[in-house]
Amino acid sequence: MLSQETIVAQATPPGRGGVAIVRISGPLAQEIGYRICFAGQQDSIPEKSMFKPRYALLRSFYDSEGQCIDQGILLSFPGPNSFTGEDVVEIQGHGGPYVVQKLVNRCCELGARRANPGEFSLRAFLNDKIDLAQAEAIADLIDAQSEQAAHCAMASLQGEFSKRIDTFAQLILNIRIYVEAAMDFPEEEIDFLEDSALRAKVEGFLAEMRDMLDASKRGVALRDGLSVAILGAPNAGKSSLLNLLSGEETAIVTDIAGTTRDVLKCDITLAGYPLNISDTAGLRETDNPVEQEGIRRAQVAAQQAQHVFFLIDAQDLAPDMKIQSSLLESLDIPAHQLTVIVNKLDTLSSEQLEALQSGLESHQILMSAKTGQGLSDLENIVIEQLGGRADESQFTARQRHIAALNEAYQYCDNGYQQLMMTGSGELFAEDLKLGHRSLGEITGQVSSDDLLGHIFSSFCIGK
Ligand SMILES: Nc1nc2c(ncn2[C@@H]2O[C@H](COP(=O)(O)OP(=O)(O)OP(=O)(O)O)[C@@H](O)[C@H]2O)c(=O)[nH]1
Ligand SMILES: [Mg+2]
Repeated sequence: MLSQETIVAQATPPGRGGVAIVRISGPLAQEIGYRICFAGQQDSIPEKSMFKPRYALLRSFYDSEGQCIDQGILLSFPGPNSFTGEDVVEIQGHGGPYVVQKLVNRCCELGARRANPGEFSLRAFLNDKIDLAQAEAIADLIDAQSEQAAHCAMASLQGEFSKRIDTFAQLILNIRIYVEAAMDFPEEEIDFLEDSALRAKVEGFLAEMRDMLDASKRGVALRDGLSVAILGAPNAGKSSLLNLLSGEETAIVTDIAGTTRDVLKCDITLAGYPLNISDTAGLRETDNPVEQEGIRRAQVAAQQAQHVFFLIDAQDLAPDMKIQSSLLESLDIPAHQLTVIVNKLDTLSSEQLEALQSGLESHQILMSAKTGQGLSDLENIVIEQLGGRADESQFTARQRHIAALNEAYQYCDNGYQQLMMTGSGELFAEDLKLGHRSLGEITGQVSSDDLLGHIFSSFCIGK
């Protein structure tokens, strides 16, 4: 689907730099490039292939009055062998805002319009150069903050993620064809309930989908990180934990209850994942209006975070060492978003420690923010929360991929349950069809204008 409009944008970041690239894509790309390079020869524009493809041509660039704007290199990528699939021309000039502005303005005078964010990638998608997940991987690669995230985004860009999605889509299709064929030929009398090969196939497929969901969650966590709020009573050691995790004296630590008032945010890496951690004011009844506001903000931070580390000072526990906190109960945090950390492990007697350890539940850990003891347990909790170790991630993914994968899984799973209850293949076939459709949304085989607009508008201009 070749667009009638020619678009232009600076492909390099704005500001000053050695070189800036202005990218032009669309039917007028070559002509615009030609007119910029060969001012005064407008009447003698060659009909076809004005430039040798992919050849670095050193030229001066001119404005409408024939004044030289800049000198640099012009590269031509005739469609379909270009990033967008259309004719693309790249002008590499000197990286100053004034020069770039003049070049872009000249392109617009010659018939191009300024590109919207992500419009080059959108065209690449519409022209089947890349699928939707690969287009998103380009943005992820640009945004990658760590080696692991960049590596995984590159894998997605090379189609690793899409290939796995396509394999699932193909498997669903195969099962559907089998089920529908069996229904079309009732004389064969295939009894789905007795069909162990079908069962093995569907059950194996569902298990693989669950693994894929976990892998995608890791991919999302690697891209987006996890937001965590540290909460607890005053002096529980919240700021000490933030300092331990950030490796710096980020927050003020004192033995005065009520030291922290503002919410203090900090980006750290734990178990290879990016975490955005918020230290908050200690929760208690107080008449001090400043502290009251701090506590209100702490509660908001807890609601906004994806996960809460709730700290309890081990010295505040009752003599039976039962891990209980009325404060925690009043916060009402969903169990799967909560880790309870009993802090100041270093202050406990061996009997107290033993009593504590024997009653420990899976979301509760013991540690010392002062000595760092127990930090590996906290790392394990994060790994568990995010579905595995960061270094096991193979690709980046997005929330929208997880939602679509989950939907596909639910359709297939529900359909299969129905089949096993009723023995009737009709509902199962319909659910498989819907599941297949959900998977198609990931790579863009099924897409709406709204979805495309939403995805590509988050890209940078010139990409
Ligand atoms: N022994 C020991 N002391 C700790 C530990 N963690 C924190 N402390 C001490 O406990 C006191 C309070 O620590 P903070 O980190 O300021 O506690 P907080 O929860 O941020 O307190 P507020 O900001 O007042 O809510 C300080 O004197 C710390 O040195 C620990 O693991 N062991
Ligand atoms: Mg504090």
